[in-house]
Amino acid sequence: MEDVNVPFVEVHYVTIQKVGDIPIVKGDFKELPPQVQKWVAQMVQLCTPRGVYICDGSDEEAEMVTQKLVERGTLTKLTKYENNYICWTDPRDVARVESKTFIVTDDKYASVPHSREGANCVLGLWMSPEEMKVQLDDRLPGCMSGRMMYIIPFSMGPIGSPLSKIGVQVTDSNYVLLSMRVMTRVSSEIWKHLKHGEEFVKCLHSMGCPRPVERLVIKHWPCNPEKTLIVHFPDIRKVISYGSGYGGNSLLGKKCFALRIAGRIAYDEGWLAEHMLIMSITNPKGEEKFVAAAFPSACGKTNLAMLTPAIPGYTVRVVGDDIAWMRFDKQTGELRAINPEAGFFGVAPGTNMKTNPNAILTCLKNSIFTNVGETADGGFYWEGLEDETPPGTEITSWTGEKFILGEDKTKKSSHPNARFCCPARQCPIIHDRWEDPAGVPISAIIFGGRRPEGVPLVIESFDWKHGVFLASQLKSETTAAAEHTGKQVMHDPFAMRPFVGYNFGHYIQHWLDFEKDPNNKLPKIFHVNWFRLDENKKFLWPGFGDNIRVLDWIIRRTNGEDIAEVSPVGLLPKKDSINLQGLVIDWDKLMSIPKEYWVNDIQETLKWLDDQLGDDLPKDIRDQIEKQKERLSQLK
Ligand code: GTP
Ligand code: SPV
Ligand code: MN
Repeated sequence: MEDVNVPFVEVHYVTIQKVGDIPIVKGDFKELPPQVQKWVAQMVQLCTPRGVYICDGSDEEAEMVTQKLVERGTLTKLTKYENNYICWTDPRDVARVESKTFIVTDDKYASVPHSREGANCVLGLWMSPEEMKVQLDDRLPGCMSGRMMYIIPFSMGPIGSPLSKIGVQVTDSNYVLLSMRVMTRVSSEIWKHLKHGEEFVKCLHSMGCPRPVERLVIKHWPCNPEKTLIVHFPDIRKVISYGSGYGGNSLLGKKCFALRIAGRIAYDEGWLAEHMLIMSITNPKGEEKFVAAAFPSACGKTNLAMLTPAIPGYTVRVVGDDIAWMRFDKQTGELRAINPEAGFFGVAPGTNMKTNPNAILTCLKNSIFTNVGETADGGFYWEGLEDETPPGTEITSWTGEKFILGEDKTKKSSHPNARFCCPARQCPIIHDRWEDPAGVPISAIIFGGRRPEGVPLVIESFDWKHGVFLASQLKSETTAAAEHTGKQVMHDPFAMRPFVGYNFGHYIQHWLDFEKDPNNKLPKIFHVNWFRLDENKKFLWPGFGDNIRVLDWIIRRTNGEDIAEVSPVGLLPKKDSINLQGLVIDWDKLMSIPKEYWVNDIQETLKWLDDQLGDDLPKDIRDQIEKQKERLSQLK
């Protein structure tokens, strides 16, 4: 057994545990499994906090931490609701920073593909262990001086489930602690499930703002934007995040662990960790099917996952809104999916009682709102809540500016990447099997993005290989979820461009390889686009609750209904096979496949994939591209 020296000293008749010289202010260090003790002791020595707080996940703990954050001014209670808080960040720390997110492996090409000479690889950033050591040595020693170090035991997936994975996050941010409690399962129970010597994912997070603070702290939100760095060590299942407190940069269970590290574990073990929602649709006959869907950040996963059907007779229930862990069942061959998260960290702007009532109803209590506006009567406000908020209401924007709703239309209340963070179990339509350790069986996999031009409402792949190709050529307009500016259409294969923790060529091949096991029941793969515009830049499709019409068609296709016809880009709905009752739709515009657009697109896609992946681009994808070119050449 690894022995860690935890000396005891008597202080005022109370026995205090210490790690080195640093006191444990709460919790029992001896309760931690030895492998955790060892790592925590190393982190304490490195980061030199003023104390160590071992979290147990209790409500009292949350109350204490919340109180502290309110006193400091980081959180403000939203008095209109039960246990809701609002937080405004330093305006330099508002989204994921992809340009500072790295994967570290000895072999560069374990992390990133062999891009062609001169091509700027956007499918992951790699740094060598030696170079990264220099960067971390410049940041980590003493990074928590004067601050408390919180030790957060958490489970991705239900605690104790064979599909779940355990992580321990060490952080000096109590905002992060509160958010992790919502987004993951935080409990001292975790320690009992970590067997002797068993692996856990090590997550170190620091705001990079030790005391005495030598930098200007804005909005009571300590951070260090110049030195922000988010680093993954997939070989040793470790994440180090420095300088940012926001979302995917700091809630390390989410993108860092559940996608980048878990993706690599999944590659090694033969399963999938994907940027996908999981939902079920029950049709008027009472038949239920589950689907998983991948759209890039801020492109509609949360909204689709909990949609309110616009046509009667359908029921939708949500299992997850952002991440799916999926594996083919060895016995039945079904693809089974679990949601490793416990909460929703959703885009606030645009969410309202019309577009997504279930999200609004989920966040009326026990939730944290970051970078939204606040109403004078202690409510939340963001762009999209005009109908729910009386004109004349005084709003304080996320930058602290006051304005009267309805008076000046140029005033913005919220950052476009403002988010609500709420417990999934509070969702009115949470599926009763959302925590089923066996997962739910997936009948269809849907990909999609924001495609203003050229791409029809829905396409079904011809077969598995063609489906993997559809996912590989996924593109979308950039959004405020990361640091990209403007609205350029970018490649985002599988909606995983920012989230893959290993060579993207190997990732695509991993998907292709599932076809090789005849036992696997491969779900049908689809591509959807809710965002096509007409010549006046108006959406051709109403979206939101009306997306049920497309889901219905997809489900009917999984049942083998003869409602699709062949086109050069895939199978399309036969005319009138999608229920459009009550809608005024320009079907021809919505479904057209402009030859010039697609011919250019396939050439551009081939060049991009070839530049980015080089010889790592799987041959099957090259073949698919050639076939697509051939089919397009026959298009009139
Ligand atoms: P992440 O949490 O960043 O991964 O985003 P997400 O994929 O869950 O996106 P979300 O559902 O939060 O939607 C992001 C934005 O897209 C919101 O402002 C929505 O209002 C808008 N949106 C979602 N679905 C639709 C749709 O069907 N049509 C249109 N026009 N907009 C939509
Ligand atoms: C995304 O960007 O895809 C998100 C938000 O879901 S974050 O948690 O910041 O990654
Ligand atoms: Mn996401």
